[in-house]
Amino acid sequence: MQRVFSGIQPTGIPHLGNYLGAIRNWVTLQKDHDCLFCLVDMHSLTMPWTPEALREQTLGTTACLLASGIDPTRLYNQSAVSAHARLGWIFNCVSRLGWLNRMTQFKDKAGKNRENHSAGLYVYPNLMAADILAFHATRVPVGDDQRQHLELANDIAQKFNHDMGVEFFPQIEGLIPPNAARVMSLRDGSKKMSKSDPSAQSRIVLNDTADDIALKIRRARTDSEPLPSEEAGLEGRPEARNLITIYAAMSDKSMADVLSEFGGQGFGSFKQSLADLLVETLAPVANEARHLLDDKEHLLQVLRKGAERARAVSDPIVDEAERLVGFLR
Ligand code: AQP
Repeated sequence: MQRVFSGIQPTGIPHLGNYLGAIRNWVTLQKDHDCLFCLVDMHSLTMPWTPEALREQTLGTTACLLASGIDPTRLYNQSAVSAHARLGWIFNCVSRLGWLNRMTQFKDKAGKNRENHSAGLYVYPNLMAADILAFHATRVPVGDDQRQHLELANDIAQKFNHDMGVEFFPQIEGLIPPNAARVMSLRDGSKKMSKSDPSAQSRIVLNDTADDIALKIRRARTDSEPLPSEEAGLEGRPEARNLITIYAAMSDKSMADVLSEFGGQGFGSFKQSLADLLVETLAPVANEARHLLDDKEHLLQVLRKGAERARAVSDPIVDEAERLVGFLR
């Protein structure tokens, strides 16, 4: 059975992009794969944080993932499993500065003020490679934004194997969904939907109420043209494309089918149908997540048990990686 690893940063409440780009696929994959799903709290320190918010968001994200249907036995938080940090350090010493300099996510997140960002943000992709390879996972379901980091992880695995003269780390394959691999902001169709966007109106989150969802969709930015009947008509209309993409992904229909249904209409009735569709799927998730958050001790227990299982898989692999690089025990 193929081993699957994927993670999510507890930097806020998961949003529709996380749901369609990652979580929904995790729920499907866990049926016939050996899956590990991780709240990557160590990655969350790469941008400014407060301890109180991190604790709260880690539990909040756990509740959302469980409410979305993730199997509790497969879920844990990264910092509770030392294999991540141990292998992350080795990979810091395998990865090359030239490789990291090419990472577009660092450039996007650091922006113009890069001198002021943490070293952690820069080496984030090395830790992500360690997250996956500490389990010898070969399949990684992620959104499109992580494609470059997966390529880097394969470069690191290959260099480690070459330098140590072994075939130890496997090559990994990204499982990037064909639909909605990149959900865009509701306020700006050229920016991806993100937990760290200062505007709460830019994203639908997994604890929004039905009213919140309807309001955010009603307020979503659009243009003044009616919807086209064919995909070519979405050219140069990123906001319209984004809403159609979301509708298609949520309804498991093709873009062409959605456009043939709504083409020629204004945004008003389409937005109503989209809001209904989102509420139908996401409002029950939000209700269940709220319910789960009433028992924080239970959520902590889930993470502790998941970490135990994750340690049992990753410790022998990282022990062997350490032996290969020459560490004595
Ligand atoms: N907009 C998106 N569309 C599709 N997939 C997305 N993912 C994130 N945003 C979108 C996928 O969700 C998984 C978890 O992402 P993450 O939380 O670890 O980190 P991120 O990609 O940095 O997400 P955010 O929301 O932008 O977080 P912040 O603002 O904290 O940096 C990944 O598989 C990702 O591809």
